[in-house]
Amino acid sequence: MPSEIAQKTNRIPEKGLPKNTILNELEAKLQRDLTYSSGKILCSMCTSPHSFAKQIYRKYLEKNLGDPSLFPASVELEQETVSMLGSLLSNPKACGGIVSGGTEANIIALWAARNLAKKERGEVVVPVSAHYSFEKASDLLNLKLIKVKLNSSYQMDVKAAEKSITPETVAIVGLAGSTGLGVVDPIRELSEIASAYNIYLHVDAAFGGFVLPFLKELGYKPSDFDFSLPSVCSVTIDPHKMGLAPIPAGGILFRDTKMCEAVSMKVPYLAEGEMKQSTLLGTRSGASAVAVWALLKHLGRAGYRDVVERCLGLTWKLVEGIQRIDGLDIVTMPTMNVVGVKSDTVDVPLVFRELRKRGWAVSLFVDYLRIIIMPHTKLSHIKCFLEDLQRILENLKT
Ligand code: 0PR
Repeated sequence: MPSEIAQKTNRIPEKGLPKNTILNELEAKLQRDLTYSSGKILCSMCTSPHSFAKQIYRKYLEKNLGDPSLFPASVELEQETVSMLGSLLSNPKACGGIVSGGTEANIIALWAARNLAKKERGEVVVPVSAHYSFEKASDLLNLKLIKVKLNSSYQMDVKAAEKSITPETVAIVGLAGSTGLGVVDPIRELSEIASAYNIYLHVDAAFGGFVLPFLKELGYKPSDFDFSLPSVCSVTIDPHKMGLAPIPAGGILFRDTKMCEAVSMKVPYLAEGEMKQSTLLGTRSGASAVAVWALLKHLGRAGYRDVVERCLGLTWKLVEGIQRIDGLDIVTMPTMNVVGVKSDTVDVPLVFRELRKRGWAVSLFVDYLRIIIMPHTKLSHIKCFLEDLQRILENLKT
C-alpha cells in the first residue's frame, strides 16, 4: 500500500544519517522543482535573491524580532528598514514591520482598519482583482468583502466603489499592481473618496512598491499611489518580490504610529511588560529584516532603478513578440513587468498546458495567461519562449 510506504519513509530515523547521504537524497528529491536560473519560470513574483542579501541572511539566522529584549539592535534595524521603505513611498516617518509576506501585510492592514473603526465586524470595499489574501483576512477578521467591478482599463471602478460604501464599511482597498495584470487602481480618486467618507484606505503595492517609484525616474508616467496621497493609511510593499530579498520578507507600512498601535499587543512576560508586538507572528525572522536593510543600502535607489529598467525593457520585447504571433494579443498595455496574453482564436488553457509540456511555467487566469518578467529573466529566455509559443499556436491551428 502506498500509504504504508509513505508512513515508513516519513519516520524520523532512530540513528542519524551522514550529512552526505542526506545531501545526495535532497539533491535527487528536489530535482523536480523548477529553478529561476533556468529562465523557465515566467509566472512568479519572486526571484532568485540577491547574493549579498543571501550572505547577510545566512549570517544572522538566529535573530528573532519576536523578542526585542534579546535582539534590540535587530529591531532597530527593522525600524530603519521600515523608514527606508517609507521614504520610497513618500513617508520616511512611516511605521510598521518587515513581515512574512504580502498576505500577512494585508491581514494586518485590515486588522488595523477594523480596530480603528472600533468594530468587531464590518465591510471592506475591494476591486474584484484583489489578491486572495483579502479573502483570508475577511474570514479571519469577520469582515465582508464587497467586490467592486473594474472599468475598461481593468482598474477598480471608482464610482462603483463609492456606491458600495455603507455605514458598515471599515476600509477601502486599492491595488498598486494587480496580481493578474499589474494594473494600478485610481488611488488618487480612492483617496478623495476615503477622505470624504472618513474611511481607512489601504494600498496593496506588494508587487508595485518596488517598481512604481522607479518608473517615474525612468520617464514613465505612473499614477500616484503612495503616502503622498493624504488618505492612504497603509501600504503593503514586499521586499521578497521585486525587492530581491530572500523569502520571507513582506512589508506593512502605516502612515503613523496611531494606526500601527491599533494592532499592538503588550507581551506581559517579556521586557517587564513593556514590549509590544504589532505583527501577526510572534517569533519571526530577524535575518529577513537585516537582509532587506543591507540590500537597500547596497543597491541604493540607482540599483533598483536599473533592475526595473531592465525588466521593463524585456517586457516590451515580450509584448512586441506576442503581438507578432498570429492568434495572440495582449490584454492591456502593461504598466509594469506583468503581461496578460489572450486569444480570440485558440483555447488559452490549452496553450497553457502546451507551454507546460515544454517546461515553461506561466499562470492561467481564467481567460488569459499571465507572464511576469523578473530579474532572473534574460533576453535569450524570452526569445526561446516566443519561439515555442509561435510553434504551439501554429500546431493548434492546423
Ligand atoms: N498582494 C498582491 C498584489 C500579490 O500579487 C500577492 C502575491 C500578495 C499580495 C500576497 O503576497 P505573498 O504571497 O507574499 O503572501 N502574489 C503572487 C501571485 O499570486 C504570489 C506568488 C509568488 C505566487 C510566487 C506564485 C509564485 O511562484 O502571483
